[in-house]
Amino acid sequence: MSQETILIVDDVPQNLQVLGQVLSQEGYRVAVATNGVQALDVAARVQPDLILLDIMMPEMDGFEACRRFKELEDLANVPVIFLTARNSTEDVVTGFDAGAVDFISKPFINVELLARVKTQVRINNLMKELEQKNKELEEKAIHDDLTGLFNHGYMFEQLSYSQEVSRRYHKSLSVIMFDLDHFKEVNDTWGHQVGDTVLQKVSDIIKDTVRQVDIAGRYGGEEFMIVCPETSLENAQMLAERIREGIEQTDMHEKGLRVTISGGVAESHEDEPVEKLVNRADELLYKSKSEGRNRISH
Ligand code: GH3
Ligand code: MG
Ligand code: MG
Ligand code: MG
Repeated sequence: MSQETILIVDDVPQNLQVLGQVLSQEGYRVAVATNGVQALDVAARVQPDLILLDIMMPEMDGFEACRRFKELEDLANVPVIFLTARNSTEDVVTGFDAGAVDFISKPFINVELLARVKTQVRINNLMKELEQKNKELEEKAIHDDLTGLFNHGYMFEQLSYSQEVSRRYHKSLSVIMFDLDHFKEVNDTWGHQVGDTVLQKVSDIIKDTVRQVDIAGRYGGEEFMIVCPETSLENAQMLAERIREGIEQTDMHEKGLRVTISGGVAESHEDEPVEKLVNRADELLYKSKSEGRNRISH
C-alpha cells in the first residue's frame, strides 16, 4: 500500500471530507487545509508528496498558493493538481503557468482522479530517486574511492577557486603536498592490500587533523594535498608537522608497521598560477626527501 501524503486544499469542509475518504481508502495519508495561507503552513510541516488544490478560496486563492509553493525550496518539486469547479481554458492555462502538473474539473470521477493522482505520485517518486542518484554520483565524482578524500580533479578546482577568493579578499592561502616515504617497500614487504590500508589510515589522520575549512585530497597514488585557506606559511607548516607526527606515531597494521611522510609547504603569491604554487610545494617536498625524509620543508 502507498504511504504517500497528499495535501487537500479546499474551503468547503464537505469537499475535504469526501476527497479525504476517497484517498484514505486508497492508502494515502491525508492532510488538509482550507485556504492558500494555511496550505503553505501545512505543506511546510507535512512535506506532502502531492497537493490537490482548489482555486476559489478566501485569503489566498489556489493560483497564488501554487506560485508560492514553486518559490519555496523544499516544496517547489511537489506536484500540484488543481481540482476546481472552474474549467475555462484560461483557468486551465493559468493553472499550468502557475506550475501545476494537472488540472481536474469538479465534479470529478473518483477512479479518474485516483488514476491521475497515482500517476503523478509515481512520476514524483521517480524524480526523487533520480535526484538522490544524481547527488550520489556528484559525491562520487569528486571523491577518491579508496580513501574518501577529495580526488585530484576536485583539488585543482578548489585550489583555483580558493586562490581567487584569497586574492579578492587579500587573505593568505597555503598548500601542503605530502608523499609517503619508501611506500614501495611497504607494498613489497606487506602486500598491496596492507598498502591500501596504510593509505586509508594516513587519510584518516589527515582528515582528523585538518580544520573544517581545509580541503584535503589524494593527489595521486601515495601523494596527498591540503589546500589551507586563510593560512600563513607558518601555520600551514605547523599543521603539516602535526600530520607528519601523527602518522609517525601510529601503528598502521597489527604487527606494528610504521610509516613516515615527507612534505612541502608553500604560500600563494599574488598573481601566481596555481600550477606554479603546486610546483613550489612539490619541489619543497622533494627537498624533504633528499634531506632524509620524515620531514616538512617550507
Ligand atoms: P619515496 O620515499 O621516494 O617516495 O619512495 P616510494 O617507494 O614511496 O616511491 P615510489 O614512487 O618508488 O613508489 C610509490 C609506490 O606507491 C609504488 C606504488 O605501487 C605505490 N602505490 C601507489 N598507489 C597505490 C595504491 O593505491 N595502493 C597501494 N597499495 N600502493 C600504491
Ligand atoms: Mg473553493
Ligand atoms: Mg610518489
Ligand atoms: Mg613515496
